[in-house]
Amino acid sequence: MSKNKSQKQKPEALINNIIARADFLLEVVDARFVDLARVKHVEANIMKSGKKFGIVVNKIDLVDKAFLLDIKHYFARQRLKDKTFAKYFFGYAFVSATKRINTKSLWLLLNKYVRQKQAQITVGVFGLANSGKSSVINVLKGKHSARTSIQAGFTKGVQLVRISKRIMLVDTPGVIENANHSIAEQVLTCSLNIDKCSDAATVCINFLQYMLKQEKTKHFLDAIANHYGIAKINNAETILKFIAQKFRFLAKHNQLDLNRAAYKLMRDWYEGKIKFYML
Ligand SMILES: Nc1nc2c(ncn2[C@@H]2O[C@H](COP(=O)(O)OP(=O)(O)OP(=O)(O)O)[C@@H](O)[C@H]2O)c(=O)[nH]1
Ligand SMILES: [Mg+2]
Repeated sequence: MSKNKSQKQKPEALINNIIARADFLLEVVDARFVDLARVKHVEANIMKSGKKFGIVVNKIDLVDKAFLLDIKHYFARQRLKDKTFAKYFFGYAFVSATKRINTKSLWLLLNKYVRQKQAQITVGVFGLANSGKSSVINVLKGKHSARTSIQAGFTKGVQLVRISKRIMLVDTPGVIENANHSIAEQVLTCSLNIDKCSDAATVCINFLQYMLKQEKTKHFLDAIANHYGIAKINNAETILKFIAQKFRFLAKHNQLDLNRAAYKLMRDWYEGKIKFYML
């Protein structure tokens, strides 16, 4: 699969091509929102093809240790309630790729699979933009061979990386989308490219309203109040105003620059500075 050829393919065709070529698939998800981060239609295609996949729960440095147990229970529940999932889900590894925490578990997962096979295997790595695919591959490779970036969708072409005599990895571009995700969910999963966002305030207000609406996401507001040292407010626009005031973000005629506040809030969330996680 040449780089140019793969660049012309549509995301759906590209991931299906990778599923067809790979012997085993690794899905990289952010530990802060594992269930929302899973690209379930791709998982379904993998299972349909009769192949197995593992899940790399990445960025564990951004959650409390006790929360990892909740994630373990979540996977156990999934296995119990979904027989197909139980059949094709090979296992998980909890890691922080950039902080190099628990990276041994990644090797354990891959080697467990390799041990069951005789020949060389190709492992397809996929996941939402910004989940840390390239960082995970760098860990496995042991040096910076796959480029990483905070910008969602940074890895453009398909990259092949050999990580051992018997394992070849395929890094996919960050173009996989969860078709069911709203704009707010794309911000929540850090997969929307906010650098290309022309109206950051509108997008962020939409995101904050979504977070305010649900019981399990509501305490994101506490995390924001804590992080910025502002009062806890249940109004999206007022939150942005408070942040703009706090950082003296001013636009023309001394108006508060809500776009800049929105961009800062989203960037801080993407970078893991705002402490919040959910299942
Ligand atoms: N805190 C933390 N940040 C991480 C970790 N792994 C990756 N990141 C950060 O997440 C951002 C995205 O990482 P990448 O490895 O480029 O993610 P990707 O999935 O390859 O992204 P695309 O190629 O855009 O799809 C970067 O800013 C990384 O530094 C981690 O374990 N902990
Ligand atoms: Mg990448």
